[in-house]
This record gives sequence, C-alpha cells and structure tokens, in this order.
Amino acid sequence: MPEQQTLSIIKPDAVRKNLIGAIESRFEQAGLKIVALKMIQLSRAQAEGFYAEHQGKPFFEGLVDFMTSGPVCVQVLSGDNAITRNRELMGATNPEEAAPGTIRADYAESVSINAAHGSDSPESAAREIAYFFEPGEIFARS
Ligand code: RTP
Ligand code: MG
Repeated sequence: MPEQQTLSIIKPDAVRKNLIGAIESRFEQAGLKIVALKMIQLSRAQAEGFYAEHQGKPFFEGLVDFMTSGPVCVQVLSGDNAITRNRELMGATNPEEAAPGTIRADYAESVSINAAHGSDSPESAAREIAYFFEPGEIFARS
C-alpha cells in the first residue's frame, strides 16, 4: 500500500467532550503518524471554503454553524493507505450506520454532529492539507 497523507479534523463536539486525546490515540494505535497538528477556531469563511463541495445542500448552513461553534483540532495523518484507513477508523457519516468500535459509532451524536472529518480521496487530501498547513508545518517522520 502506498504511503499517503490525509487531513483529519476533530470537530467541535468532540473537543467539547474532552475527546481530543482519545481520538488522536486511535490514530496512533492504528499505526498512523501525526505529522502536523494544531487547534484552531474556524471562521465562517474558512468553514464555507473547506466544505465548498456541499454549498447549496440543505444541511450546509447548519454544517457551517456547527463547524464554527468552537475550536477544532486539525491534523495531517501519514501512513500506508492513510486516507482509507482514517475513513475506516471514523466509520460512516451517520453514527447509526457506523461500524461498532469506530470513532463515530462511539462518539458521534448524529449525522450532523459527528466528531471527526477525514479526506475522502487523494485529491481532497491534497486540497485540504494545503488549506490548513504550510509545507514547513508538516514534518517528515520515519
Ligand atoms: P466529512 O466530510 O466531515 O468527513 O464527512 P463525510 O465525508 O462522512 O460526509 P459528507 O457527505 O462529506 O458531509 C460532510 C458533513 O456534513 C454534515 N452532514 N450533515 N444533516 C445531514 O444530513 C448531513 N449530512 C452531512 C456532517 O457533519 C458531515 O460529516
Ligand atoms: Mg466529506
């Protein structure tokens, strides 16, 4: 499997519930390396730009409200097949459909308030990593 990087966000609900360490720990225990990390408060413009693919959908305004409701942790995860691995660790968007033991099954409240984000393709990962991090903020870790 190819070494990949993916963009992960611990969303405001999970930060509020003191789950930062629990979620980061799942990435590390799965063998993904955290190669960049910061806590930030998204502006509305930042959240709208990040989720631009969903502009116009019925849940878009609520999604922006939610993503700006408190600080988030953004991190770049690196490892074999990291994009798919992270999505597997997160589970399905709707926690009622998420496999047992996944982040969303254990921590999400609903399809809207769902604890974590992960890039869904190599193209998304490249765009999303560059959206939050300068190249010099991402570390090579062997
Ligand atoms: P994400 O982008 O956050 O990793 O989530 P995802 O790929 O699993 O799901 P996506 O379809 O990209 O949706 C982005 C986020 O929008 C919110 N959402 N709410 N109320 C709804 O029906 C609904 N659908 C999506 C969720 O926060 C979802 O993670
Ligand atoms: Mg998505």
